[in-house]
Amino acid sequence: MLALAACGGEGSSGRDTLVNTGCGSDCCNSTCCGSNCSAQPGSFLDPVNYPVGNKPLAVAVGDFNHDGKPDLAVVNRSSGDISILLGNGDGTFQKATNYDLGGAPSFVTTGDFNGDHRLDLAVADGGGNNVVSILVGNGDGTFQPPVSYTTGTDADYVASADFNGDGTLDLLISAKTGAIGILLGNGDGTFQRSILTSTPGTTPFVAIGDFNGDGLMDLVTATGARNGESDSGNLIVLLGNGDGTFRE
Ligand SMILES: [Ca+2]
Ligand SMILES: [Ca+2]
Ligand SMILES: [Ca+2]
Repeated sequence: MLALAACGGEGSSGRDTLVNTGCGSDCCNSTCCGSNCSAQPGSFLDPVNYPVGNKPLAVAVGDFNHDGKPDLAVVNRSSGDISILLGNGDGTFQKATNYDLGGAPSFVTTGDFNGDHRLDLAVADGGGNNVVSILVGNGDGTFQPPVSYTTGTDADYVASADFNGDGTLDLLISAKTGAIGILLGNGDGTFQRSILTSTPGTTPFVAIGDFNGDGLMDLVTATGARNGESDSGNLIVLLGNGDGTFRE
């Protein structure tokens, strides 16, 4: 089970469903509890479940069919596919359409990688396959078959930004080992060879921003506590050099 908000997390039932934001019958928050959870200011209605693939791990939101209503893209690690759920604009979603990816997808992000003003998808494979896959969007909610790029490291996480300032989106992939790879975009939906940076980070999650005001995208990651270590840790800021490389 994948939950999008406060009550839930990966559930114990093993069900493969996408859960809408909400306060379920088995949890409470500051304003509601169980069946009393309805129409409370600041709270959510009961969850609505949507079947997707097996072991959904991550969700991206975007308007994939250009109808002005947000849609969902969900990567499913065990079934090795991606589920697209088109939004109805009222908080409900249509039945998922699944696209086979293979491997063990672990994270997904969306952006227009080929400049046709239609959202595309980038999927990281955290299963040791060392690839990121691009699915070019057709603008009607469907996608072209995935094209994979070698990342040079495990790819647990993927994000996109323009790291070299050429106006086209590039990809950042990162691993639990702290390894980071930048794949510069060519602007036509294809990407160049991965540029690797090693960090002391112990989480694949990386935030992107221009932290020193030079107009170039920088990174921040973190050292969480490893097993057996104390709970201390550090943030690691990596300043961008504007060519896909970074410096501490
Ligand atoms: Ca839509
Ligand atoms: Ca596109
Ligand atoms: Ca770029």
